[in-house]
Amino acid sequence: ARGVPSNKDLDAAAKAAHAFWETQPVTQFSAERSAPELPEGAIQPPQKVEDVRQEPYKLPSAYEWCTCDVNDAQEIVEVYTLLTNNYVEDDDNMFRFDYSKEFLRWALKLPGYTSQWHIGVRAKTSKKLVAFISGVPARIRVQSAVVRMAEINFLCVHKKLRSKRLAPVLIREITRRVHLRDTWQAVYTAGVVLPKPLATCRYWHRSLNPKKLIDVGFSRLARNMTMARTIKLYKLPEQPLSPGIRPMHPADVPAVTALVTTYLQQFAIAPVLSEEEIAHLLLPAAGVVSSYVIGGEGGRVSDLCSFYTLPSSIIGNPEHSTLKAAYSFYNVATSVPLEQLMTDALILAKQDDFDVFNALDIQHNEAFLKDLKFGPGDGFLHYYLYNWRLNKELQPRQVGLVML
Ligand code: NHW
Repeated sequence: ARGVPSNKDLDAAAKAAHAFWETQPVTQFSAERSAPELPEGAIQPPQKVEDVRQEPYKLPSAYEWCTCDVNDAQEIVEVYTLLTNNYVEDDDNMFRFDYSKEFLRWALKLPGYTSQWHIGVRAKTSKKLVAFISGVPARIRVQSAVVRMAEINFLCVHKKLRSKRLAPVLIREITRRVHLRDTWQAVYTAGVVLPKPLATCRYWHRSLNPKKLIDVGFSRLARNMTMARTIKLYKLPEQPLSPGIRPMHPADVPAVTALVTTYLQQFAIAPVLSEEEIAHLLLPAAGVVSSYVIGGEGGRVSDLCSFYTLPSSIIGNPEHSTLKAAYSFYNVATSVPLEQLMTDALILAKQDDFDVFNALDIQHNEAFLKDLKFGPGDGFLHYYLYNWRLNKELQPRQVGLVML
């Protein structure tokens, strides 16, 4: 199945020259550059905030910086429009991520956010928004260190301005603005290989609406299979299997925070989430995030499953314009088997008319992917840290963090 950017040959990528990334405090591919005997942790020590460069980096003369106010009805439409037309496509340019306005607001307005980290580039004369990069604050635990970081996402340069080295300017500028807030590390994910992945994870896809997925070229009819048999293969029960599973409510926030906190302790990299962050990230929001729990309201919550809504535009298909995809988020099973909880997630996503349920092979996902009829995609997702060295690459199952 397709739908997400795919892995370029890792070895070839490792040999590629990286005029920009070679200048940055990130783990490098070549052994001389990333000496394994160096200690794990910050690559460069923090500066003093007073010493951080005060002026924005220089853009080509036809462009200017702006901060995007995502609370503003018009500015969020500008960010949405830039991304919906120019953001990530799969290798065959059949699908492009179509993050909704509501989703972007949610993802960018995490507790403690600052619009200083929602950075746009406009054409000076037309004022048209032509590029964007964002950061939100997070506490990320890497092994035993809890580090204040920026989560960087939604880097996008208009298609007409590609390959002009604008991306490095955007990255330098957000780095400067993150430094101004006394934050010296960042985490980000990408489908492309850069120096140097901390972990390389794979997307798996579970068909919910196999006919549409085949019609639009997201998946193919397997050999020896008819459409009717394929539809039967992916058929799910109408109702969830776990009695009492219900949408998460505000009263569940403390119990869910406790559940998620304990769960995330087992991974080598995971976010540290406050009650406020859990409320923001997990309380159900239509068209953005869905979360279900098992347990008495306001009391103990034993299980949680959640997924977020990220449709893709289907490029140039006369019949279907969007693929409605659910992405696995945080799932914790203690009173029912994980496989049953995830079957319920599939059933609930199907009830909500999703076409496909996607999950990475991170967390404990490997345990259920095959049995629940997920198929491996061609898409890989590489995890990166800025200014933090780890001496050993992590296995996907050691990754607890989900980036949007
Ligand atoms: S990954 C999604 C990125 N966006 C897209 O793929 C959308 C479609 N593509 C584009 O808009 C999730 C453009 O192709 C982009 C590159 C803008 C991607 N990450 O301007 P040039 C994120 O948002 C390097 C990092 O000529 P372009 C995470 C590339 O390797 N670097 O290219 C973002 C080369 O450097 P090199 C990337 O095609 C994390 C240089 O850019 C990259 O016109 C950002 C070429 O620039 C990527 N995804 O524009 C880092 N793609 O050294 C945050 C390409 O190899 C770091 N490049 O020569 C932390 C900052 C904060 C630190 C705080 C302490």
